Amino acid sequence: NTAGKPIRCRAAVGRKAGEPLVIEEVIVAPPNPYEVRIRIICTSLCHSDITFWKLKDPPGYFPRIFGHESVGAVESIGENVDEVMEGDIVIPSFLADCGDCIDCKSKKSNLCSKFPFEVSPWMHRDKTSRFTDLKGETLYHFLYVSSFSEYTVVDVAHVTKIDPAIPPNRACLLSCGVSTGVGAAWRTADVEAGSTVAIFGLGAIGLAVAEGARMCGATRIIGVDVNPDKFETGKTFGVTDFVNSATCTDKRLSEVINEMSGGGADYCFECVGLASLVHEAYACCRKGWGKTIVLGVDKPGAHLSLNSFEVLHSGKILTGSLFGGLKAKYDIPILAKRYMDKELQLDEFVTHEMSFEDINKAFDLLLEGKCLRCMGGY
Ligand code: CXF
Ligand code: ZN
Repeated sequence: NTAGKPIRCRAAVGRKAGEPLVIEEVIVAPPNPYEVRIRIICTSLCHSDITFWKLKDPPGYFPRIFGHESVGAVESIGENVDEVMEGDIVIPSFLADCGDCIDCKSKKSNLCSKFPFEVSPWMHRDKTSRFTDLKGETLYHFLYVSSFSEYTVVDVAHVTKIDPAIPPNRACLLSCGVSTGVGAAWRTADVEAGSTVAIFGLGAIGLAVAEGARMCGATRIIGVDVNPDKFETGKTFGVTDFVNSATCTDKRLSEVINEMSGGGADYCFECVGLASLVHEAYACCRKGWGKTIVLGVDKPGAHLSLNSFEVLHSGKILTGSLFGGLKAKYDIPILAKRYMDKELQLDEFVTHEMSFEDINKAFDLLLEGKCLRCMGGY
C-alpha cells in the first residue's frame, strides 16, 4: 500500500524548451487535502503541450512535467476528498469545475471562478508542486494535470469520475482536445439539426468540431484546410464539402464560403489560432444569427480588429470557447455514454499507439501534422 507515502516512478521530464523529453525517475508526493493521486493509464499528446514546451520568449517553466490529456485510476486521496475513492477511474481536466462558485452553478459558463484558469506551474490550491527529481529539484506542473508521469497529483476540482466500462484509450480523448471540439459545436454553438457549419482547420480539434456538428444533426459541414488530404479524413467525421485554402488565392475564403452557403454559414469555427482566419470566419457567418467560435490558440498579444459599423449592422455573435464550453463533471460522463451508445465516434481520432517511452516520437508526429492523436500507455 502506497497511500501516504511518496511514490518513485517514471516520468518524461521537459528539461529545456524545445528539447526532447527525458525519461527519468521522479518522486511524487502524497496528495494534500482536496487532492487525488492518480496512476495514469493512458495519456495522449495535445497541441498545447507543444506550444508550452517550445516557449522561449517569454521563457516557459522548466524543468516541467507536461501532458494534460489522460485517464487514470485513483491510487490514493487526500483529506476532505469524498467525490472519488481508491480504484475509481478518473479523467483529469485543465479547467476546474468546483461546482460551488457562481459560474459553476450557472448553466451559462464553464469558467470556474474559485479556481480560475491560468497557465500555472503549480497545483491549483496552494501553488506548490508534488514533483521532485532524484536530486531533490522541484519539477513544475502543467495545466494542473501533468500526465507524462506514471503517477500524478490533481486537485479534486479538476477530476471527473467516469464509468470504468469505457476503454481507457478512448476515455483519454475526452480529457482535452476531442471534448473541446465536440463541446464547441454541442455546448458553445448549440448547433441545431439542419444547420450549415464551416470549420477552419481540420486538425484533431477541427475534426472533433465536425464530429460534434454531425452528432447535432448539421446537414452541411464545410471543412477548410491547406492540406487537401484532410477532406477524406474529414468525411469520416461528417465533413460534406471542402475548401482548399492553399489554392484559394483569387478570392477571399469568406467570399467562397458565403457563395457556397448562400449568404454565410450558421456557425463558423476557427481552429487554427490566426487572427486573420477569425476575420474570415466572422465574415462568412450569416448576418442576423451567425455565430463564430474561436478555438485556436493565437500568439500571445495577437489582436482582432473589427469594423464597429459592421458589427452593429451584422447582428453576428463572436465568442471564444475554452474546453468547448463543457462543464467537466457534468458533460464528460455524457460524452462517454454517447460513445458507448455509438452516437459519438472516438476510435477514428487515435491514429497512433505507442509505449510511453516513445513519447518524443509523438512530438515529432504532431509537429509534422502526421497524426491526430498518439495514444501512450504504461
Ligand atoms: C488550452 C486552451 C488555451 C490555453 C492553453 C490550454 N487548452 C488545452 O489544450
Ligand atoms: Zn489540450
